[in-house]
Amino acid sequence: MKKRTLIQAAALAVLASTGGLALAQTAPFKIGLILPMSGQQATTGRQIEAAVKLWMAQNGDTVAGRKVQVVLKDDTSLPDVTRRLAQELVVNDKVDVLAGFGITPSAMAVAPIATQSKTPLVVMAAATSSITEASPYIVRTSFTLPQASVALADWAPKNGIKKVVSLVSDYGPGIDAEKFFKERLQLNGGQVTESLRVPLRNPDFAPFLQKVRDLKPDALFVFVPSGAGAAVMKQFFERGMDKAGIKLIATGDVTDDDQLNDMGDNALGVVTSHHYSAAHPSAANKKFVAEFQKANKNMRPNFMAMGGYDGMRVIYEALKKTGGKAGGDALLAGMKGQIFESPRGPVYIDAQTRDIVQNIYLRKVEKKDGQLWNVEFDVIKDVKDPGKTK
Ligand code: VNL
Repeated sequence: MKKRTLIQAAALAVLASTGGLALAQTAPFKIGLILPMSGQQATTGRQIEAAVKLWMAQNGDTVAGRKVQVVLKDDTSLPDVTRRLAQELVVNDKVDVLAGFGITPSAMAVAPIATQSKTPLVVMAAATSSITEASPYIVRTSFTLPQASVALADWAPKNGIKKVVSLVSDYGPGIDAEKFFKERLQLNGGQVTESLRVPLRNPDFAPFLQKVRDLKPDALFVFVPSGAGAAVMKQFFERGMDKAGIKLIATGDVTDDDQLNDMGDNALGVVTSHHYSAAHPSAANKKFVAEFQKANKNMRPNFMAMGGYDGMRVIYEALKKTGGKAGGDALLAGMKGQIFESPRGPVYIDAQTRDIVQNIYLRKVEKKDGQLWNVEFDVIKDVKDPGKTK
């Protein structure tokens, strides 16, 4: 009894003499991961969670002497819930980083918390241009809709598509897609003759598609968020839009790798633009896809998984740079300006905007070995977000 007390006293003395530094260094480094694990955007949560786990399985759970701990919370993609969870994670769990964010309203809801608490916030999914301007602590590893849309508006008129109707989900990323596609198409001598917006929650595409049929454009340009693409595709082809001479073009959110294989042969030939395809033919991507599928009952990674995977890399590398010390400003500085070879291709985190600069690929749905893939056929290199005002 007496002996034990002495040892405890000695241990306490050591701790006191190191000024608590040893304690701080060995306390876990906490990542508060907020994702939609249920509800309409659940596939996004499932993909990102799987990618975060894969990153940690491949790279270990200790960085610069710190044990990394992920605290996962389900915000059901409701921004009020996201805000409450972020508050709890910062105040109670004392997380060092906030990460995830399936949709734009969730990321926006948490931006003031990141600013006030000086907590770096890594957006792994949401893709409205202005998100990174909502807090100086936000860093993004997904993409922006202006990045994807401008590339498609450059491709279309060179390929016989001049008159276009757009159909987008009626919120941040959809409005970005609509605006940037339209302006760029006009610049290229084409025209968006009608801009249609469909509600984000429980969308019914039927009345909109009927309208498009009547308008008879060369093509319909679509953005809907990950998870909603299969429903649009199904109705587009069921209504015989293609037979009426209307092509479908879209951002890659629509031919989402999470759903593509179930879309059927109708999807063959659909051209999209995006930053990631599971078919990207690099060694790094082949390894990523194979190991992701192996760990997840053959589930194919989509662009959301890619954002989660690279988001983890950005956090790990920042922690390495600070030598294991947390502290929002040091970590944030370690995130800015990172350059690396991602499975999607070469990327960097622009130190000024904290947004990702990356290649945008033009892809066509093709069948290979009995499966549907977004096969890349052209690339626009090092695309900065065209939506940034500064
Ligand atoms: C957003 C953008 C969400 C693109 C998405 O899927 C997407 C967003 C959930 O910013 O809300 O594919």
